[in-house]
Amino acid sequence: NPGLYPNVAIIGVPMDLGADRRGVDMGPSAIRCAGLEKSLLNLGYQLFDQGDLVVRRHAATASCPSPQGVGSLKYLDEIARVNGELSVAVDHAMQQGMFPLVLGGDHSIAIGSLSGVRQHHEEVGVIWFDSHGDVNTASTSPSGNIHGMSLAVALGHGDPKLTAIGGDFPKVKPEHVAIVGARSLDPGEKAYLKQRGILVFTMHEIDRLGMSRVMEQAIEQVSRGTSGVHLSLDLDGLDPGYAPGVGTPVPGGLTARESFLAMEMLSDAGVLVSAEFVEINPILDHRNQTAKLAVSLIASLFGERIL
Ligand code: 6HN
Ligand code: MN
Ligand code: MN
Ligand code: MN
Repeated sequence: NPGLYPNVAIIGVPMDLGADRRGVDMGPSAIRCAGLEKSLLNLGYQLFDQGDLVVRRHAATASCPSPQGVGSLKYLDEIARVNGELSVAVDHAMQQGMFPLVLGGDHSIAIGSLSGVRQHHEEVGVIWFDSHGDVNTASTSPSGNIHGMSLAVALGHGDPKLTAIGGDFPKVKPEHVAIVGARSLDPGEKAYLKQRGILVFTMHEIDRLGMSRVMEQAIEQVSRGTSGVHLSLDLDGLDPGYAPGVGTPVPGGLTARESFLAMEMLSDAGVLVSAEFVEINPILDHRNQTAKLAVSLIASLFGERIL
């Protein structure tokens, strides 16, 4: 049963300039190799794989390990350029009535995804599934890595080269966001989130309430006053025991079962209009296990059930 959106556009973004460690640029290949196409075809979807966007690496950044970028916004220009293209690709997919499924790549690509979705939904809800908050700005970031800033950019805070992609206005409002799985927040991020009253379900709330109540509340929050919800799923939201192949693993994370439940509940809510799966690093993975897990999570999100 294809549900609300029978046609799915797959958009790969082999980006790793937003992170310090190389390897997440191979994420889109790893997810395809883990059987994404077959799994969605089995569920009755029509797939339109757009291939991968081109991420330019000059000789220096192509070496491995890659040299540290410089400044408080490393590789800003290329990240801005690619996100501009991603915004257009997501916009076009939605224009054609397709559900955009974006494969990362580091989490800086949420900037382009959300900008694209915003062209079709004036009020966008966001479930940010992540061990991190990704709400740093150049002044609070401990690393200068843009993948730790993408949610702040979508909320309208960051370098104009990023916040102006797809139009010079915030793409998302703070009251339409719910972060799920947080357990590693920088001091500036804590202040940012508190100041704006953003709903954050840290591991503490997940342990106390259980994933079922957490997702009920998260979905309720991001659906209220919005016309569609985007899922931005960073695989490091899961515990590294389940998802070892990620760029920045953080212990004490979500189990596979909690994560599947979250996907099923989101799918059942019928509010989803787009999704991205990011931060898979095949170099650190074991026999593509993290990409396979991503494909299973995607299948649950797209309606696969046990019975
Ligand atoms: N991610 N908060 C750290 C930073 O450098 O800003 C880590 C960010 C990780 C980002 O996993 O998408
Ligand atoms: Mn992230
Ligand atoms: Mn993360
Ligand atoms: Mn509202």
